[in-house]
Amino acid sequence: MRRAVLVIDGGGTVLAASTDEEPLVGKNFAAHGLTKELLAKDEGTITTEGFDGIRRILGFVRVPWTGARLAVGVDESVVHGGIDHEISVAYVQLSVFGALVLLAAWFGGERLILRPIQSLVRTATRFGHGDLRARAANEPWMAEFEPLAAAFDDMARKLAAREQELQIANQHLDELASLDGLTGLANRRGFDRELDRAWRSAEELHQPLALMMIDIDHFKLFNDYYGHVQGDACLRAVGETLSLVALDEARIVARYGGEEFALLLPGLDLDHAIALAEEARRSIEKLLITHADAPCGIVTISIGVESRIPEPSQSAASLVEAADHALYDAKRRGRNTVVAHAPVLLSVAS
Ligand code: GH3
Ligand code: MG
Ligand code: MG
Repeated sequence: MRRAVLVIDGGGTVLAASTDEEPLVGKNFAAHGLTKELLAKDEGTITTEGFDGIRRILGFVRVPWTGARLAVGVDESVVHGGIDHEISVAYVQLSVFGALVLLAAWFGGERLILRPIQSLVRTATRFGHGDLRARAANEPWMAEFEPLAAAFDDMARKLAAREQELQIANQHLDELASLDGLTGLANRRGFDRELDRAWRSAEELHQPLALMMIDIDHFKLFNDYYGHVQGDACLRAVGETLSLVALDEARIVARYGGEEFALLLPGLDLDHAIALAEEARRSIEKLLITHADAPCGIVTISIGVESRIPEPSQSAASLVEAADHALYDAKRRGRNTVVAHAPVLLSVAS
């Protein structure tokens, strides 16, 4: 590095100079820009062209008690060259360091953050798709994620318990919605569901499915005469008796509507169904519930019966229609009667 030392007096004459610039000693540079800048202040740093034409960075001070200035300069190009080199090296080092940091963040991020998050998302997705046993604890976790996985599992456990409670409550509600409040028998909704089930099963097994449609005779008159409360009690008594006649759990007794009941009999052919219907009719008769306005003085029922092995071309509704039609015929023929395959009359009360 080229250094220069220079002493000038207050008039701009060079009093002393470093070896390189010795020929300048004694010469006056009063008009030179360097001289003007040096004399303008008592001390400072300037970057300017020297008396020899080389640009330097100079530090200078006033020599105490004189107007002279002592200046020390370093070649600007040498200084800048050195700095540029150092900066380049620093940049390269910084780049390498930065790349290493990025690489570490990439690998570390993948292992420490991405994988646990993906694993958590996988578990949450399984849970969301209905796998209520999906738990984060079954996956390997980094220590930092363990509290998160534990919190997830805690939430999953609570949700699963809640889901189970809801299922039970729904089931209960569904059962309630399928029951008739007055008689405790299946209501129309419950009957329709059971009918569908029984129809499909009979079709698969190629077995008969029988149905009785039952209606209380002159029930409006009963209500009018005895009142609604007595009417309800009569409906309950008829329902209970029909349940006793049905006996088997596979046989569904339902309150089809109003004072109409239905008895679904899987596996019963028409003859057996008619025999059971006759038993039901007699059982109600035997209850001897007084009905002052009825021709025979007691509560009686009319029954329409149908039994068939389901064909693919038929629907369950056709079974109801046929039994209903037979019931209508039983009413037409005088009530307290069982009719099957309308309009053939099978039995009339004596
Ligand atoms: P039919 O012999 O032709 O069947 O005559 P019916 O009087 O029994 O038939 P109708 O359909 O005219 O009357 C049915 C009556 O059933 C009318 C209604 O007052 C009564 N009823 C329907 N649901 C209930 C109920 O939940 N409680 C009571 N007490 N009566 C009911
Ligand atoms: Mg009736
Ligand atoms: Mg009716």
